[in-house]
Amino acid sequence: MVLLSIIKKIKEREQEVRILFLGLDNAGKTTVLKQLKNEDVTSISPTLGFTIDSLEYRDFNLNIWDVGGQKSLRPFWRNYYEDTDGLIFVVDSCDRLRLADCKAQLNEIIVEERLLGASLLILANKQDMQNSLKPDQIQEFLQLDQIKSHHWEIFSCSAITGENIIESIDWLIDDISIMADSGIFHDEVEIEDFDYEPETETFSYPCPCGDLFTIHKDDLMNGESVASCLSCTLIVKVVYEIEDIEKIIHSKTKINLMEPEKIAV
Ligand SMILES: Nc1nc2c(ncn2[C@@H]2O[C@H](COP(=O)(O)OP(=O)(O)OP(=O)(O)O)[C@@H](O)[C@H]2O)c(=O)[nH]1
Ligand SMILES: [Mg+2]
Repeated sequence: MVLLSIIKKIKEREQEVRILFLGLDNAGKTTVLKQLKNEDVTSISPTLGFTIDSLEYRDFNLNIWDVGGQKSLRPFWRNYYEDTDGLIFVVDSCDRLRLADCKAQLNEIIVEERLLGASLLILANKQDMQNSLKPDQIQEFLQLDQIKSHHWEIFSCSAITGENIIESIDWLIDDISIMADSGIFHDEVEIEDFDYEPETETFSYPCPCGDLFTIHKDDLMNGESVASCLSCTLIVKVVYEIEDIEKIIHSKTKINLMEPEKIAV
């Protein structure tokens, strides 16, 4: 926690914000970036690797990483996750055939531990095209409502006309600021410190808001390590080893079963 607060202070002083663009090839990532920089958007080539841009925006210095989305490049996305404050996931709203691909990529990204504190902006791009899916359709298809690990928002936009680009980036910057100011970035809690409820197979830990952080046993078994509060937006990282889960469940269940006996004595 000490380290986190030092990092927070340094960041506040410098107002440095690191933003990462991800999404399938042809989604419009580079075009969004060009539009943001007020540059020509008519002659853009696929990104064959990555580019880094620095942009003064409001009171912030945005370091923007634009990474190519072609299939062969996606395994390298993970090289850019470190220290990301804001993740912009761009979707081609006309590309119905690859929406499932989009969903799979997004689902892989949001469980990445190094991205857990990042605000997530989803752009339903290419809204200037008549056949584009609307943001609520994309939201439903991508099952965005199930994302509990990140603050997220979806915006419709067109990188060609510029519609909603500034508004969406403003949301992202505001959300990043709120996260930094409130310090709601997750704490780390050992699994042993959680309670276990055998009936629901759920681990729980008290949240400062008065409710509980919870995580289901199956999620832990699948490698998920974020326990979300049932009432507020706080999250904690659960520190554990998968191979210890059954042992811990066993010991906690045993303790629960022993409690009445103790009282009887
Ligand atoms: N009609 C329309 N076309 C767009 C829009 N945004 C991007 N495009 C077009 O989509 C194509 C791909 O845009 P890019 O910005 O290169 O896409 P990218 O996501 O950076 O692609 P990679 O670098 O390969 O990952 C280009 O031909 C753009 O002109 C938009 O909002 N509307
Ligand atoms: Mg590009």
